[in-house]
Amino acid sequence: MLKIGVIGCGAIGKEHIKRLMYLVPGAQVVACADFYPEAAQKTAAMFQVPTVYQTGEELIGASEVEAVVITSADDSHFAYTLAAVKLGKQVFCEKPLALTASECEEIIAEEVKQGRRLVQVGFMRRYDPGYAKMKEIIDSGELGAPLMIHACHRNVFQSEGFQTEMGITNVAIHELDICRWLLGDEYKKAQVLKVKQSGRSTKGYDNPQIVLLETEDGSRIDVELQVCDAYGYDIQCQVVCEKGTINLPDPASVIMRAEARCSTELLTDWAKRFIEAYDIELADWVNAVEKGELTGPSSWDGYAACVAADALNRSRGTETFLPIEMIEKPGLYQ
Ligand code: ISE
Repeated sequence: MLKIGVIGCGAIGKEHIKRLMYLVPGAQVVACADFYPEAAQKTAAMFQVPTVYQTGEELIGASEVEAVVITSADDSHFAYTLAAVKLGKQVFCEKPLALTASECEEIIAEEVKQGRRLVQVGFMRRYDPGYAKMKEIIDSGELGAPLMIHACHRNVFQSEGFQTEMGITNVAIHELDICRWLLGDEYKKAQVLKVKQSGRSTKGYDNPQIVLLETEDGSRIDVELQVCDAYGYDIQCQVVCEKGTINLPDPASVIMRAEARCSTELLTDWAKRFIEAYDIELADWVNAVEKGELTGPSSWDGYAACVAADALNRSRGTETFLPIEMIEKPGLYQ
């Protein structure tokens, strides 16, 4: 049994604790912590977690905690991940790995010093059966080379305190990871555009935005980003290859015919859209930790997404593509 401590008892934290307690084989949540200790107490009572720590740092240092899951606020991911890696503990950190590329570099440097992979980043879309099939088709070469990707990330709601930059670091970060994974390529340049703004969205941050990327190999990517006030939670992805196109399937939904209309319901909650991917992802992580061979998204992947996110946020308002420069890839991640 892998003894896990979870830091962050908000929405995704509770979901992951439930998964680890009742669904994932070989896992046991032995402790939890939250910025608000009462939230941790409540969550512990809900899922029979035996120990609550007052702080994330205490949980990381606790001797019974063999591996740490970080589901706290984005701006705390870096410090918690680094602290756990320094102790040689395995970490599963929700996306983003950190808020900036330079913070990711520090994590990478520490992991390289430890000499083995200790970090998996929560880029769960790689485990979604739809995206996995798209990758399989691209890699088979059956449709020739991929030329471009058209993607949409449409969401209905963001919590208080959301800002324009988080549209990239918190929301589009999924596309930043999945597109480079699908194409097996790194980014060369990036630009974000503030386009015509939605009259429904007057919360003080840009919505929508368009993310444009070019890869080393010359593939082009465009991502339409509606961080809130969209008609539903809708994730679209089309890869255009030389001989055909591949589309991400929509989640299964019943088709209703009534009153001379044919309709299907759309989801509004992101946690439900990729529920299967989250389940597979955590099961894969626990299994890999037990075997001592991590194969899921690494610190390098967390870094690559943050390098692109940094460039995108710097490009806002400049109307120019900014170059993306990465450090040399350490052997650990080859
Ligand atoms: C949210 O924070 C997430 O992590 C979801 O995966 C993303 O799709 C959503 O748009 C974000 O608000």
